[in-house]
Amino acid sequence: MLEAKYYDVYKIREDFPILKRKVHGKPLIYFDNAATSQKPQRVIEAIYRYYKEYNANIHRGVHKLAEEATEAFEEARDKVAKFINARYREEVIFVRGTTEAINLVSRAWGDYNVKEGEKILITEMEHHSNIVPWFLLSDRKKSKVEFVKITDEGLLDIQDLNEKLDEKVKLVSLAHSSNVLGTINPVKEISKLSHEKNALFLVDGAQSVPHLKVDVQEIDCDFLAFSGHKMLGPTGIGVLYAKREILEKMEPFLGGGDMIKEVHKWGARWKELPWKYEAGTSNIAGAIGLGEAISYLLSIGMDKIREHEKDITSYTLKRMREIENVKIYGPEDANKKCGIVSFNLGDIHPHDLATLLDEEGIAVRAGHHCAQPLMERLNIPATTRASFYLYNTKEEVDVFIETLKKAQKIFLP
Ligand code: C6P
Repeated sequence: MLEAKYYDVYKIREDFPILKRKVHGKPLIYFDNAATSQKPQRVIEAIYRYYKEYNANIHRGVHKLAEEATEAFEEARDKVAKFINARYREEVIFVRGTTEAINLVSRAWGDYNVKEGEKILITEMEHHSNIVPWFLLSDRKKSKVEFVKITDEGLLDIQDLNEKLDEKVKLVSLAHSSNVLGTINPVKEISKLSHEKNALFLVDGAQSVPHLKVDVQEIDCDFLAFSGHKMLGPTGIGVLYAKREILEKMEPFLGGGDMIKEVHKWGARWKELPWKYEAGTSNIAGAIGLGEAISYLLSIGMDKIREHEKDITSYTLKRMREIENVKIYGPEDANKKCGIVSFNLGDIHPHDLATLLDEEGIAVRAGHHCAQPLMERLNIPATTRASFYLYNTKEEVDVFIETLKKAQKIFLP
């Protein structure tokens, strides 16, 4: 057994029922955490309990079940607010996920604040969810989208950012951590640079919030978007954080039930924050599950999770250097990245490699990872990606490395 330095990873694994599964007769090795994470028993039970014991709609009923459901839903909001260190609970808006959060900003803020010829500054390492909403905005407003370059090491080119950050930029929007390269971007520094030019700053936290301590007040970001399903919570729930003064000025995104104070034939008035942005029946079970996931993460400690993942990542990078013909994309220093290793092995197609890994019970992702402009920058169609979380072990990495060596013998004799 290889030493796990920061906590008893084998004990943690016991909390995740799926990790006992076999795939093609082999123990499951789940290295597709950047796509979605597995769920601990506690989260599964919290969702089950809601449906079994107090399923009801929220904010509407006066009956006991409705009261209990409303309380649990709003308690989840408090947990999220504390987790990201928001100043006010009203700054936490429940949405379906990162994608919806960014679309909300593009519509409810962008449509009213970005004019023809003005710019949204993103980067070459963005996920499509932080590209396409800005293209749609530019179709509506005749605004522009500009991409900050990345260096050959896969880091953000800060000099290029400085050059492109002119008075036409209304918003700088970027991934805290790239879902392909793993690169952790210096968000505190970029926040300052953006504000100096009177631009707002949006952080796509899909790949950082689950793995690092993210403090919105410390970063001083105007918006933060993230997804529950990548941080041990269920799918269909995510968060848009935004500074209260910005949310107060913005218009609603969707209209309907629960977001209104009153509706008449002459028009309507909106509820106060945060409900102004939560039209329709929310994903109540999802929010409760996310709240439980946060409690679980905090019971281990985000600092320890980060250290464990750094350890696994640097061990993987070290062992991958044993293999000839491996090309790794992104920084090869675990301090500069989250637990994501994207690579190609000779000219083996990533889908063939992922299929071979699957036969050994190893789940990875192969493809463009919803980051096609980055693939174009790297001049490749696709990569294979291994991504880690708090329950992964070095033994699993060893099996992964042996399988890569096997693939090399089969495909590159
Ligand atoms: N990336 C991956 O395998 P949603 O789908 O809304 O929960 O998250 C979108 C998203 C936004 N930004 C970043 C940086 C992301 O990594 C993702 C999701 C997954 O890389 C699924 S494509």
